[in-house]
Amino acid sequence: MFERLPTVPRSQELVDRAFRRSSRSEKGAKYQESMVRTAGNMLSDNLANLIRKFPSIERLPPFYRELLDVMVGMDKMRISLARVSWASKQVGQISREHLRKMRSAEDKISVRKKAFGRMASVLRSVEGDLFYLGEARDRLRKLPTLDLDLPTIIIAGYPNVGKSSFLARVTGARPQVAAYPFTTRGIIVGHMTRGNLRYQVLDTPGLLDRPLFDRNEIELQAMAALRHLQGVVIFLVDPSGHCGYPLEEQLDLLDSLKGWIQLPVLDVYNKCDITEGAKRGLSISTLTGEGVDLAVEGAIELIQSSVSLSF
Ligand SMILES: Nc1nc2c(ncn2[C@@H]2O[C@H](COP(=O)(O)OP(=O)(O)OP(=O)(O)O)[C@@H](O)[C@H]2O)c(=O)[nH]1
Ligand SMILES: [Mg+2]
Repeated sequence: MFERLPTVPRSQELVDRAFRRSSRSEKGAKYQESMVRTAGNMLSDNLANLIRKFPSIERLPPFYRELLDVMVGMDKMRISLARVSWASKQVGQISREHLRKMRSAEDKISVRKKAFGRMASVLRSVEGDLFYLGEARDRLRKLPTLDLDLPTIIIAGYPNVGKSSFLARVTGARPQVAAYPFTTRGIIVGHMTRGNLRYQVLDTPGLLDRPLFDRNEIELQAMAALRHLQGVVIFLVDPSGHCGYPLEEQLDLLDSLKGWIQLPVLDVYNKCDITEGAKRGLSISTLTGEGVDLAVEGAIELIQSSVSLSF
């Protein structure tokens, strides 16, 4: 989705390039005019092209719009794009204004210098915006590209319960697995085929049971997937205590999720290899593989029944 975002040059880089190019204009009576025209065109085109390559925020699918907001701030992006667009027009205007003045001026060199000074100052005034757009581009490019039409299984749950281990078991994806919470810091996508059908499986960052406004950026990415994507949710619970969070808190989160998301939810209890006492519900171990296929089949059945319900 954001793969084709362009690299964003710095203000100074743009100015240096444009002024250098302008000095290569054909020498002659109109040399100063060509310099202004070349530099003006180059700067305003570069800025306009840059904005054109950023996706229109309004036209993004809601899932990506929310991710963009969480990762880089939607308003900030709108403002920076608007300011760069202003700079592009402003440079064009400075160029036209000084070309007009130059026609009657004796000292054309000083008019050209004034034009260059003003162009450089416009570019300086959007230095922060170009810097922000560059950083935003680097962050957004790392987001996965999802197929919003493929049947999707979203793995959600508390941190450290084995979500990434589940993804690694059922798909070819190799997410980082570690014995501490918040190992997964963004959405990771894997694929699997069952029967003739291809499914998309998403590993999401861990969620804690807390109010929305307390949630960190990592959790908010998982919320965006749960809020906007179609499919089913496997809510993974770790009843063994190994993950570091009490079972009650995990079940509270499960309850509240069921209250507000539209998607069918399958609760699955992981780490059955180390869970003492009676097992609960659908028990699996992503470590030994026990029960994992059953969980996948359960999720697929839920997808199929929710699809037939919607017809
Ligand atoms: N004994 C046992 N350990 C497991 C099982 N599944 C996962 N683990 C361990 O639990 C820890 C967390 O696993 P992850 O797959 O990284 O958990 P996660 O839910 O993706 O964690 P976050 O990305 O931090 O939210 C790792 O040390 C895994 O080896 C299991 O079935 N049995
Ligand atoms: Mg993980």
